[in-house]
Amino acid sequence: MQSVQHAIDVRADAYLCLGDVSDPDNGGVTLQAIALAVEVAVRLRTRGIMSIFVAGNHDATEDGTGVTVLSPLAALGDPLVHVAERPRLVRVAGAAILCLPYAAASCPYDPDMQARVLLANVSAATPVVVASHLTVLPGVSFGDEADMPRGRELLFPIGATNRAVLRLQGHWHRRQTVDVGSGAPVEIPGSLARLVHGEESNEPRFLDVEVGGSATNVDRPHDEPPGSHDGDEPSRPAVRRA
Ligand SMILES: [Mn+2]
Repeated sequence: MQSVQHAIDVRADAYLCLGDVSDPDNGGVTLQAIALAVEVAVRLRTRGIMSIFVAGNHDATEDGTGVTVLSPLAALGDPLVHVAERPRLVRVAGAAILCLPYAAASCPYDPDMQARVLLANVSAATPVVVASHLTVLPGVSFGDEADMPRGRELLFPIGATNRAVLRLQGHWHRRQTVDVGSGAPVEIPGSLARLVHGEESNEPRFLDVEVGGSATNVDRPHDEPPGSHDGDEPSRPAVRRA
């Protein structure tokens, strides 16, 4: 909730959750995670802040339904609460957020093609932010997410998202900036919590980013004090437009 309070304090335009809220098959723990996600979305929307949740590989079911742990949020039908279980574009404060979620085997998509299709109708003057939870990115440094594999390999579309002023990617637990050779580097906020003992050196954080025109500042990572977390929480950059 520290990230939520920060988004409220700085009057963010949008709050992004980059996925992996919970595995769907953990009984009460899954339901607790869903309740927390609903609480986050409702708290933000009462302050007029849009929330965008991108499904991760841990959120997806593989029973052929296409349902994810985030589906209850989508059912709110709230114009300030957006859930990406399929690739989609969300517009906020003059920017376009290209959401590229993980997709279950029963409802696959081509990230490269969908990125190109969705961005084809975005004017050149509109800043594009990518919010992704794909599972393959050349050059990334692995953390303990490697100990909890789930799902398929889906390649982050570098070429198709080159026009983006900011590329955000969930999934990996360690905060890092990955230079991908062209365009904006891929910013990985890392996880909000230490999820296993092996992550004791991992500093949980979220990002506060300002997006303005062609200039993007990724600034002020906010470390959360150790021991203040409980449960499996996702990476959530708060996005502000300058
Ligand atoms: Mn993941």
